[in-house]
Amino acid sequence: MLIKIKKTSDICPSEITSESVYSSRRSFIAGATAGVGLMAAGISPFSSAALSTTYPNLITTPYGRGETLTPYDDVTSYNNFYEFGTDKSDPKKYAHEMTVDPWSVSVEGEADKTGVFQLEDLLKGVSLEERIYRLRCVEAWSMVIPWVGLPLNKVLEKFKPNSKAKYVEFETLQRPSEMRGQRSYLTSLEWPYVEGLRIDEAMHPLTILAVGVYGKSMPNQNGAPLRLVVPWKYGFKSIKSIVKIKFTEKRPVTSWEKSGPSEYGFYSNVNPGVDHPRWSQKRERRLPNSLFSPNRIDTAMFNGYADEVASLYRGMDLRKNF
Ligand SMILES: Nc1nc2c(c(=O)[nH]1)N[C@H]1C(S)=C(S)[C@@H](COP(=O)(O)O)O[C@H]1N2
Ligand SMILES: [Mo]
Repeated sequence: MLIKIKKTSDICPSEITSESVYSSRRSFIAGATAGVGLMAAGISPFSSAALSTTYPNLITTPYGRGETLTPYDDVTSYNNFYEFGTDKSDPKKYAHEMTVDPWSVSVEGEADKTGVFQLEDLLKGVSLEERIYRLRCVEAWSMVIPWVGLPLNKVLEKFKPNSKAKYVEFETLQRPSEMRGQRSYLTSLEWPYVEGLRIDEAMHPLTILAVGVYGKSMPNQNGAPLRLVVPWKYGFKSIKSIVKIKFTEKRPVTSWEKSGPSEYGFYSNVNPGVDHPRWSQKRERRLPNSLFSPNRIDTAMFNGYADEVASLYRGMDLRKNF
């Protein structure tokens, strides 16, 4: 993605989290949970004590059958997670510094049921599935990843969104003491990282909340313990390490949109017909690849999920709504 180097004088005050905001966030997270309910397997797959937990009884789905999976080592060592640095190798090096247990999510806005929920409670009663999806980054590389997750709609429905809920906004953890990228002045992203979907996109059966990869708990660098995966959109929509879900009437302004409105739109549907202002989106580099085996393939409309999602955008000018 673009790395804009800022002069110190360019840093806006909103990029520097005040001590009070930071410490209230910490006590909110720390105070939110007490009794940890054990899952059916007798352990909590979301706890850091079970980092290599293998999820039992995953529901298999037909998605991605026949695709060659990107190896685990590539999935977990070539990452974008700017909270830990802008280099692809930074998240694996530094994301272990993030505490992911306990974890709670604040559900807010236009819904009948809102509040702060412990992760286990948020996911209670929903079966976990394996979903093999292509992930296409806006930077023109892609992977095939076997996620462990659950349809986002099954979680959102629990909160009974009302008729004003036109969008869903998501926020990533903001904890500079554990996220060194939030202490650095090298990116133009404001913290916390914010993303959003239209409510029908959020409710679409392809949209999942993921809690793992390769049948195991989510590595921190991939967005532990809970992240979004929206396979027909550029990767930056798939926000990691979520602490807030908010139903809104107004369209959220997302982090990348704020940072570069002419380059990163709200929709960000994968579209080989609409180039990024600075590079082509017609093709992509499928990982793993090398100099001698560049593995360049054509990019498909909606990342190959057009049959499922094209109807969401009927009548819209996708060049304007990029
Ligand atoms: N909070 C947060 N979420 C994020 C990002 C980020 O920097 N911060 N990067 C995004 C981008 S650009 C991509 S391509 C995917 C990468 O997910 P992966 O590292 O699990 O492959 O995460 C997305 N989610
Ligand atoms: Mo990305």
